[in-house]
Amino acid sequence: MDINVIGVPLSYGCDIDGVNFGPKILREYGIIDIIKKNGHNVFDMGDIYVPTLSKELKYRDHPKMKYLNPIIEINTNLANNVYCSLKGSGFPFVIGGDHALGMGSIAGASNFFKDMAVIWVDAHGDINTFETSPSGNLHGVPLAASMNVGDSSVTNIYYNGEKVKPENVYLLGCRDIDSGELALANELNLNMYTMETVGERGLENVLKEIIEKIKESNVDGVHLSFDIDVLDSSLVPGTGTPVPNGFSIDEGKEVFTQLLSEKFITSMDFVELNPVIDNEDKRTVTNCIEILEHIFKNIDK
Ligand code: 6HN
Ligand code: MN
Ligand code: MN
Ligand code: MN
Repeated sequence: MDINVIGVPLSYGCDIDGVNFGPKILREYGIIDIIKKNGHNVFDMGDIYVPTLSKELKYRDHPKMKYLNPIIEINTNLANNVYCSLKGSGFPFVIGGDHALGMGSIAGASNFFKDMAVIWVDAHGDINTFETSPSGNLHGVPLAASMNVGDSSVTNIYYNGEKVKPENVYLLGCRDIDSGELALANELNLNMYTMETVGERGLENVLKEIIEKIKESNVDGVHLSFDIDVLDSSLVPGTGTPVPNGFSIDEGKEVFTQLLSEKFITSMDFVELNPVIDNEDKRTVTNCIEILEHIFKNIDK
């Protein structure tokens, strides 16, 4: 398998400086060698171009949602890179950057596959619309936009309309959902496995159910979007929106052990690492590297 590493040094979607250095710090900590060492071919495709924008441009394109047009443009470029990677029989591994990039990776992957599933591993739902967003931050909307819910500016990225059907969306590990997001999740009847559900039913059983449902669904591709804030806030101080009561490192690894053993994952995101706000002991990046080692040990060769 050719792993295509695509960096997206984006921070405009969360409006916190520093998350744009995610791709740089992951390369410094050896992500490319980790992939190689585990027996994969790896191509570092470099970073998608992200312009430097002054804060005055924040509300230029929309009164509420920040940096709208640049984020659309960056995602359009990302989408085409992900699409080309899949066309060339590669495995796109997108490193962020904030989670607004999910719109681009899903658009690119879904343009390649006939019918795709998305597994969204995150403390948050990221299914806000411009109306329900409490923050105006676009990293809170990518999954809704991908389901064709929300403003046409974000539902028409790369190509117009729905990228993934709601029935093929799986949320795992969420525990900080806004009221508008909850209403949408119920309305669309999303496959939502909150942290509470995981606590009640056990992670292994929940993963088994997700795997069963995906296998029954006849999708030809599966995109896994991993937001590091799904891990407990004590493990990831270097992320913009940490939330307590999250996964341990072992649980984070278990997610990949189970899902990757099925060999149906066809692309991935790894997002929201902010090295600038990490602890002095570099806890967040160290934990990320431990998870990444595990991913590439378990990913199909
Ligand atoms: N993420 N639901 C909050 C919002 O502002 O829409 C937080 C979103 C966090 C997004 O972590 O990728
Ligand atoms: Mn997220
Ligand atoms: Mn498609
Ligand atoms: Mn999150």
